[in-house]
Amino acid sequence: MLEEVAAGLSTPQKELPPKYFYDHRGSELFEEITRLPEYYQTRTERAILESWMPELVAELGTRSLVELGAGSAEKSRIIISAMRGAGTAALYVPIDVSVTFLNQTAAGLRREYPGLTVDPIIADIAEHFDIPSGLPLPSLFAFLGGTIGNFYPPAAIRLLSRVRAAMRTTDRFLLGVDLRKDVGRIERAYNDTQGVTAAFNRNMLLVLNHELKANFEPDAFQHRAFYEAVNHRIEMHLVSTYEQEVRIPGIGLVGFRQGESIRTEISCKHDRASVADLFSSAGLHLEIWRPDSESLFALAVGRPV
Ligand code: SAH
Ligand code: AVI
Repeated sequence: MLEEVAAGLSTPQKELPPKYFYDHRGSELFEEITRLPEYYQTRTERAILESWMPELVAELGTRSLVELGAGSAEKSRIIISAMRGAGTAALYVPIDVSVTFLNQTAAGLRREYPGLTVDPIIADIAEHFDIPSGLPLPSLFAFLGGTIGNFYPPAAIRLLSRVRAAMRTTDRFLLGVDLRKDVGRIERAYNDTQGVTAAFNRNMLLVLNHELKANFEPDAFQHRAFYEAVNHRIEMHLVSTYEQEVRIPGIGLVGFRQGESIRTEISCKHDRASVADLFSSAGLHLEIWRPDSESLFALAVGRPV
């Protein structure tokens, strides 16, 4: 973490990876975001899953579900219930960096679905991570919530390629993506009136204070989120409200000019063609494209080429 933070804070545009949002408090704040009126993503994806998963899972005969960035597994329950409805539910493997949340989730699911094996994996999916071998066939690899958008395209392709390498002919990849649309609608989702997204953004500084004994003053940084149209993405920044120095043991003093920012997240928005390209770069073929009726969000199914 120290190395990553040192490297991220020494580039002209300071940048930290969004995985540092998700300590226990950050995961709670994200859950709060999913319930905000402005944040249409989660409820839209949930509606697509509810109407479609029983049919898809029955058709595929899915016996194991491997989920990247599972978080609270709220929406995973829809897929698991569909697997149970089809009589094929054998194994659920949630993968996440957020330790406390992952273990809580696993314990809850074991209670809810007796007979289902739940084998959580704590891993950074941006790095090399092991996908268990011998998964009951066929597997569905799911990456929901639009989290793929939080990775720069080369990293997204690396991640998908790694999963693709473990996929067998009958396995499928289920990807949730937030779609390109009216910019105002997207920007409002990242600038909610209750300030929950701002608190989520600033929480990263509290994580650095806690983990690295840094002395960031979160109130000295302002939340900023805007759409960057060239790359079709939201960028979230923390902007220093005045000139200041922050001490990070092991790194030293990090200076901020007034108005200088740390980019804390990108959230890339997609369309059918961009997902087909992403899949194709990772050795997957876009088999099914399922947007909601307003084309806010879409689920895509990929099969190994
Ligand atoms: N899938 C859930 C949660 C999305 S929030 C949903 O759709 O609502 C993003 C999740 O991805 C968080 O739980 C976070 O801890 C996890 N995450 C983010 N970056 C990660 C990384 N590099 N490796 C593993 N998990 C990561
Ligand atoms: C997890 N991820 C898909 C969210 C997003 O919309 O990019 C994280 C988030 N950032 C701000 N609000 C929500």
